[in-house]
Amino acid sequence: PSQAAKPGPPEDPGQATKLGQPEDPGQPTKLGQPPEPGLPTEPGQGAQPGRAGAGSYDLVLALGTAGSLPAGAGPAAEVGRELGADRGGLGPEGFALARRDAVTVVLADEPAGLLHGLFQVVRLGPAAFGADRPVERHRPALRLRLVSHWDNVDVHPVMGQVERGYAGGSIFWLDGAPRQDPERVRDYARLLAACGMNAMTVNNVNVHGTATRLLTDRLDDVAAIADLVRPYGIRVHLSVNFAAPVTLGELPTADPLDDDVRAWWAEAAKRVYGTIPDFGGFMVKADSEGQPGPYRYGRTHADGANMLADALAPYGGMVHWRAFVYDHRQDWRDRSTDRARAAYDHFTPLDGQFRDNVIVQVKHGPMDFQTREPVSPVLAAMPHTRLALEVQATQEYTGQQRHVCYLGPWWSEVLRFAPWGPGRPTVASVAAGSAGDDGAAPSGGGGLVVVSNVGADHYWTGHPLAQANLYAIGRLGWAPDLDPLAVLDEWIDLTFTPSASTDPELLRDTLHALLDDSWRTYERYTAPLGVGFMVAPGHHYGPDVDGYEYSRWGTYHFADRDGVGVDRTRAAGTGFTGQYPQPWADRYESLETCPDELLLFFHHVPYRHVLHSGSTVIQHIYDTHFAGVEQVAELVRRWERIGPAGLVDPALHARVTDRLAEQQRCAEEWRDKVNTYFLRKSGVPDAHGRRIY
Ligand code: GCW
Repeated sequence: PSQAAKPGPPEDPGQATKLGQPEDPGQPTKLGQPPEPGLPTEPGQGAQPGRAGAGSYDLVLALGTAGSLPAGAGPAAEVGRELGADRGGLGPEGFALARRDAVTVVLADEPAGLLHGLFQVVRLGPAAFGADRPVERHRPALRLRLVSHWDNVDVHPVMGQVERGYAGGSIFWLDGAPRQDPERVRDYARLLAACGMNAMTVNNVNVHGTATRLLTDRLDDVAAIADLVRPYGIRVHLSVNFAAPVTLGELPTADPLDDDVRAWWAEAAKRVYGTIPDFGGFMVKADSEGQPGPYRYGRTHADGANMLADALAPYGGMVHWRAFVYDHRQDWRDRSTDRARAAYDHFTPLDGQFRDNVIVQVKHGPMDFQTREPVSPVLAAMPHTRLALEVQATQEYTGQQRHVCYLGPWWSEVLRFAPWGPGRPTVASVAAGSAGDDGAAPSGGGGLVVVSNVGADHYWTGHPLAQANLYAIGRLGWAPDLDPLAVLDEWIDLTFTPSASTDPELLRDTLHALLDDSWRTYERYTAPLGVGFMVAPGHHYGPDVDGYEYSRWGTYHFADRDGVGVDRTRAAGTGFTGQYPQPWADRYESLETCPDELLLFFHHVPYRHVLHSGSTVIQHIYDTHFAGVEQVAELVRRWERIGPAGLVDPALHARVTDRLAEQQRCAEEWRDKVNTYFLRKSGVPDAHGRRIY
């Protein structure tokens, strides 16, 4: 369905009578375009006075019980009756949707449910107003779906305004102060709600300078953001510095068991809730990459997290405590230290010790948001802890929003991964808290955390097509079983508005050609077979095969003249495979069963080792690097072809064209550097005699 043909609100508010709706959230912001002037964004704007009665409206959005609907509400009342006792089962964000007697009905128990119901109607487009539909109940699989902004308040000398941000500055902060662009923040909240999110942090997990004071004298800045996003069902959380009592010069220690420290945090929480009554909670990066934490005082992560949890508990606040803890001062010669092991080694002994309002936030892979990693074993190893899955929409390691890289398929794989084997609970059920005996305690789970890819850029995400990632992760958090390519279709329909005279199917086919396989394409021309990194140090863009090979960060590939890869087996390596439950512990351990795409993550093998695919490791490296570049060239051609057809806005077309040119240049650089490196190391020529630089 094309956006242009959509009936009903908000395009034609005159036809719609809204019953019992507390506020009109307006149209979800179109991702592909800057916010349009004139669309209703303020509560009440665009709504018509009630005119209940058959034939006078075709959409009803109603809050409350069936009994409270006006007698003339006809179909809505009927749908309400049918839901009957089940209505309580919709939850705070759920809704029911049906179409009866040519009226589309959305019912919810809470305003947020109605909002999500409206967005579902918009997503359905004409289909929401066609044939009758039986009653469908919708509610999010994961309760908490939080967007984490790595936005600095002050401009950081190395990281800039947004750490790992590739979409311009922060939409919240500018050089130490609020950016003062409330319209943008409001549009953003609406955008997030339309994607399915319900929470966000407004500052970087590395908390420095002014950001520390968001908790104290700069709290009003946070409250102003909370006011703007609240109507869209988005709660604000804050990243805090564990050493804040010391950093702010108020106490000599930040020891979590010290009474003054506990009182300081209790007071801080009280102040926050006095100002922002629906505040979500704190996010903490502690004892990680130089950030302060409880280890400094000989305390555990549970001591640290619980101290903050106790401060927040009276108000229902949560602590997101990140599990990204590892030794960042390693020596490549020391084969006993393995960064992949670290989160498990630090956190699993603490399972069961965290308060109920602590969520341990686990990166999806054991290393660091690489293009390919196995699922983190921590997600299957803390059955008595609420665990959140953390993914990275900002494309730090996946092309930095200069390369097309649709991550929906990757996240879908992670969410559907079954750590205990087929037919058993998945990562999604761990994050949902429904994994039962096999996984997270059934206490609601910890949900999903997404590192944001959004900034002050005109297109929100720098690369206009990177918007698809934000949309996809929101939808997957709501419904992890969705097909990521179907989600892409939703995004295309909501984003692009081809005019009647153009060919919407050509646009759709082109966007699918660019996006569907783009993650695997990126993988082909970058680090091979799950070994990761090989990026330029510091900014992490572009190839540098040995850039991190002798550094302290623990990110090695161990290539030498004989072979490549990290031996993480129990038999001869770091023993990391033993952190998995069966069947994966054995499957990853054995060369016979380890999946090709993760081979070099788990094993060090000779260059002539034969993969399941039949190719040797070295030939696979050559072949995929040549193929990846050819695929990018094809993307460039596909995109060029739709330019003259006027299917997308010329400025957007030009922006994507520029980015694709850079992707092609960079892919060629990757191909040449990786192929040359391995040709030199291995001495094995390309079987096809292609030119290797
Ligand atoms: O991948 C690394 C990034 C850091 C980031 C860190 C983290 C916010 O390079 O920039 O710091 O992860 O997740 O804490």
